[in-house]
Amino acid sequence: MQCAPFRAVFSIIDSTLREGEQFASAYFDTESKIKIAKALDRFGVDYIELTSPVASEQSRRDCETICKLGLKAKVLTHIRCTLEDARVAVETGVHGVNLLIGTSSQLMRHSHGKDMDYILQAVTEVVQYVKSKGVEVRFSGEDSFRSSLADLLGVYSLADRLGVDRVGIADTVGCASPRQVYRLVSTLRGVVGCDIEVHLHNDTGCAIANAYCAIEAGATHVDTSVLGLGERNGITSLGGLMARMVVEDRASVASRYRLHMLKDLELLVAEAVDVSVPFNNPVTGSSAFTHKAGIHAKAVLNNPSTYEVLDPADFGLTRHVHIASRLTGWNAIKARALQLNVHMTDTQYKECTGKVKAMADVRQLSSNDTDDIIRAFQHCEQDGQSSEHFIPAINRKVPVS
Ligand code: HCA
Ligand code: CU
Repeated sequence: MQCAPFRAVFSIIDSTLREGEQFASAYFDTESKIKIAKALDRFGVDYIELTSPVASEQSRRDCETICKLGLKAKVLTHIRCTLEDARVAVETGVHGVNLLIGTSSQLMRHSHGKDMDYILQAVTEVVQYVKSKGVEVRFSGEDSFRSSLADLLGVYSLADRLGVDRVGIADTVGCASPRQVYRLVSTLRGVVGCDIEVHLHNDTGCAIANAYCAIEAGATHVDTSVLGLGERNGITSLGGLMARMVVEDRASVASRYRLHMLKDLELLVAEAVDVSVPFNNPVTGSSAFTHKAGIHAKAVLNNPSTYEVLDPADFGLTRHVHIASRLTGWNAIKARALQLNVHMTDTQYKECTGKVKAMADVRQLSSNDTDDIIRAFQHCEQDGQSSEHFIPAINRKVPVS
């Protein structure tokens, strides 16, 4: 069945410098915040969200500094829905503020202790204040998926009537399934006229799928962070969202975002928070474009689209055909042999493949081992030695790569 693509119309609010700062090992000094903000801007994210200026004196100064960088991306800060926070936020020079207050019974009872009437009053006052300062404003109900739907729709339609630029749905605890996200965004789409932002945690591994379903249902803005960094195990990752949306609408996504920069951006942030890029990360994981089984390798060598839904070249990356294993096939061995300038008959390539497989049954091979076997096999053939007496050149110790 062919998937029907849709036009991917969405904006990215990257929250590496807000949600990402809540990641366990994150510590961003001013210099690294500036570097990351500039890199995100060059990548092309539409918004950069910063930690609340009320969090600390340095957070406030950093917010001002980043606002003055003259980035193309709009700079937002994320604050509690109070006049005190809003006053400090608008003074920093941000383009917009993202307001938040818990709307689930858990958070109303155990976090801020306020009821719905208080929330409606706070939203009215704070939205009116921020708008009077000519600053963009979004209102979000924290823990939206565990909030009463009636409460949620009530507060969002109030915010819409007050003229917010966006309302936000937050899956704060990462409990939502793609279908629930689709349903809530569709319902909200029918209730408010303003834009809809989504913020989706990854506790059950659904953050990218949830973002995708939100866009399908009419969400206009998606919160991301580089590598998905955030509280606990984080939110929708920028790279994962890019991968998903490139599959849907390559032309539009590749024209809006500098996909070639993704790897360097991830390395920059990974280093800043002292983690490595996961081996199975979308796009940039070490094996994301590695093909191993003989059947896969053969087809990919004929036409990469057989087993690749993303083109590594779109991200400035290259594919790798892994030949050093018992799963390899003779087409892959032949392709590698030709790269090594080893020319033989197809029968010989097939025999040589048999040698590689036999050796891979004995121990794990490296690419160098396999190259050695191919070369040694050719010499053996040239010298007219029977392959019965073939002794692979890998008896010496070679590090397994
Ligand atoms: C937080 C809460 C938040 C806010 C999301 C939003 C969440 O950690 O401060 O404002 O949309 O996950 O609910 O990140
Ligand atoms: Cu969050």
